[in-house]
Amino acid sequence: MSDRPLVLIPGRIHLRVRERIADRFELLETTDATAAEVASEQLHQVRGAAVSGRFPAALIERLPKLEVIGSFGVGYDGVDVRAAAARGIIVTNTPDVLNDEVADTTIALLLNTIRRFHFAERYLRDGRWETEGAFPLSPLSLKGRKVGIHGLGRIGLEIAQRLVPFKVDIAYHTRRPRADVGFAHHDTLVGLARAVDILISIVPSTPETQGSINAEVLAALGPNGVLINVGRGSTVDEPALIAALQNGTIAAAGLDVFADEPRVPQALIDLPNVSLIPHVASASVPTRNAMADLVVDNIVSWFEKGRPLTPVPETPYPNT
Ligand code: A2R
Repeated sequence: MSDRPLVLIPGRIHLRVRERIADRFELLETTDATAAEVASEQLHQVRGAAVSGRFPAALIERLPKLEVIGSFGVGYDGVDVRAAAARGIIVTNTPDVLNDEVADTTIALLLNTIRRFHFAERYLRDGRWETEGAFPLSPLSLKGRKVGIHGLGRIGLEIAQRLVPFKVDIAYHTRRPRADVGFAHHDTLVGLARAVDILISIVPSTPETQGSINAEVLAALGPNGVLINVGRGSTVDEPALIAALQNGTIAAAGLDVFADEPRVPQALIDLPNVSLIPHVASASVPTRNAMADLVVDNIVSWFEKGRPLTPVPETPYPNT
């Protein structure tokens, strides 16, 4: 057996992660996070892992020598970090390298939602411009709007900074106000929703944020309101959102993330006042390559230098 550490990849991952892991380490691949097809003796040799998606406690339990889990993406809610932390296993994510891409996508999704360019393009492609005349005016506009950002972290701040030249008022809700920004802070999400007419959500999926954009928040956003979600689908009470969009409680929504991906409720797809994209906020080749490199660089740094590059807060390094 080689003295190179054995690294597990449970399920699908960006090809560059797979290639770079195979170059540096012994690679063990399984079809999914159950690793059901692999004998325990082999799992007992696993010292590292790279994952895009789920890494449950049941898998961690089967890996007694596991030291590090490199998770693809900035959100790592698929990894059971509590189980990892209890065993002293470091979990890393891929922060910062995707901030610009996600913020750019957010602005595009916001404008698309408000001005309905996806429907306008379909109108042109269907030949209707020539036969029926100009595309109908969009009832909504970004002009004179108040924008609230739910989550002003690494990505939220990039979104806010991109919005400044659009001449909109900007406010935000986080648990703790940031000392380094001049935007108005709101202590509660419903308070922020009441104060603005566009709400952009870019918070992680946690028990606290689960379903936090609920019927009350949507009602507070109001009939001219627009919801943009580029964080996690679990943050939104999806049935409440569908009802709010159907009955005019809010005006429109732009969604990159959904409660049960890749399944998107038909009721959402059928609505005329939504722009829906399939979780692609960071999905350009350059940005996904940078994310893939950071997954691998974390694992390499762990085994070569004894320290991770970007550990998540729940498994800090050094652990003091
Ligand atoms: O609450 P704070 O002060 O920790 O601010 C964080 C905020 N946040 C929340 N805001 C309100 N209620 C909560 N329960 C809550 N939990 C967290 O979300 C902070 O302003 C922001 C998270 O920022 P970062 O940790 O820098 O994350 P980043 O890189 O901006 O990505 C955000 C999320 C990822 O976790 C993925 O789920 C998604 O975007 O792609």
